[in-house]
Amino acid sequence: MALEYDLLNENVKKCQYAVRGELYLRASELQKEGKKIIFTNVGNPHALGQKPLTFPRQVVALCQAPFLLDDPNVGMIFPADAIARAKHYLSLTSGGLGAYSDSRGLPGVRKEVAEFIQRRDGYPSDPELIFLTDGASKGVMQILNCVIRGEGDGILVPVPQYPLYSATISLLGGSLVPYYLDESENWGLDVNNLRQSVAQARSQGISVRAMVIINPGNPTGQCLSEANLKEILRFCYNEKLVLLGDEVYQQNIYQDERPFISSKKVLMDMGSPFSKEVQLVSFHTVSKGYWGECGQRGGYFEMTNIPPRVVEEIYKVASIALSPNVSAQIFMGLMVSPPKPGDISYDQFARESKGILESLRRRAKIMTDGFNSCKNVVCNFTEGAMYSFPQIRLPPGALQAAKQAGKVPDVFYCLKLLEATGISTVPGSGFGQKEGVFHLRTTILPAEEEMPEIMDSFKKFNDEFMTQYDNGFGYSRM
Ligand code: DCS
Repeated sequence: MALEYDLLNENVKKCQYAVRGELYLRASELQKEGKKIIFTNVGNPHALGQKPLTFPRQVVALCQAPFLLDDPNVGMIFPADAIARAKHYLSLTSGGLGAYSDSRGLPGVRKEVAEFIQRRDGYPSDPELIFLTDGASKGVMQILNCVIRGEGDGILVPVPQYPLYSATISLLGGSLVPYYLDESENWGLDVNNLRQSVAQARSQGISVRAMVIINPGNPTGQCLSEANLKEILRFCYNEKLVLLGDEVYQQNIYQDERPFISSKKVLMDMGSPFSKEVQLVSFHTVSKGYWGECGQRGGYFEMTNIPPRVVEEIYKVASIALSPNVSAQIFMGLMVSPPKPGDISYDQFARESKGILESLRRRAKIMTDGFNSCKNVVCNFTEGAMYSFPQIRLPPGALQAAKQAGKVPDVFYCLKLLEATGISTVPGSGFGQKEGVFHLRTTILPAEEEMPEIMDSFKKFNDEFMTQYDNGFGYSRM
């Protein structure tokens, strides 16, 4: 039989995805046994109680049930702008939500995405170079699939990183080339580190072909400055790398010093030869921001300076999957063209989205402050995205106990935390971290009113854990 474990594709067995790994599985078991679990392992806002925005759900509800549009009472339940939008999106499809669309997505929605990018960056965007996808994940996989020819091809990936990258690179049989973010510099990116990483990979015969940036960062939460993005783009130009700009958290910014700035804008601002030559693919999603519509699976990527023959090949491969989800494409259209001032639904939409973002900003602070008040825990402020990534300085006694239990030290700590408090996190080792340094990742998504209790419960567990294992012989450190 071909589907025997021993006969499986080795790349499938090798690939690891910690966000749904050992901790998540144990948490699911405990939940089945009746324990209350706080799932902070996945950036899945609606699963933690975030309410959907009203307007987009009204529009998609009408698109899903177009017969409601013929009901004489439709105007009593749905506002006129939602009705008009539903008719608009249905007119862009060739048979409603039940019909496949073009494999790149509906042309009308791709045009709306291009207009959004143009408004955001102040530079033209071509709908022909925008593909809609089932979440950003599928887009990332499509592009990596085109880049990676075998293990001789290297992809520069930040460490710590979101494991979509490491897992996909393993699955496709490529080589991950790590570059380390600097925790003591607020998880900044030092271009000298990049040079070293590339030189080292080349000395091992690896041809480095692409570089991933996650901005704002997951799990690290930092926002890249314009100056830093320029250095990165110049580096990609010199090294002939395609830059994969993962910008799914572009709406999730919790400070004012470094607002989000897209790689595309910085590249265009740099002018020729960079703006004409550096290859860039940027990714976005409906899963994050104040939308948090993870279950809808909507995303897009925009290609810059990618030759037409390559775009054709990417199109061909996308067409094997026929069509991205059509309802998700409509969510994407709505995300990039939300109600405007003066529209009937504008006030409610603005109130709902502002409420979510302001609460996330407060929660980012409560979490970081909470972690920093704990014994042997230090945590950079979450400038953006949806996560907190505290460093846990484990005493030697804990390292020894973990070894005896046959666990990686941070997995040991996170399992104990889960058993004691029900808080389900992801150990830092799932994202990559420097040797001998330990972290965990939590989302900042639990309901704001539950946050103080969760942080109290974390602190109680942590401080007892540290006292229990602290035998006075020093700590793991940065
Ligand atoms: N890129 C980054 C940096 C992400 O964090 C995620 C999801 C994605 C892409 C893919 O999202 P979609 O496919 O839904 O568009 N983040 C995961 C995480 O770390 N927790 O939850 C999901």
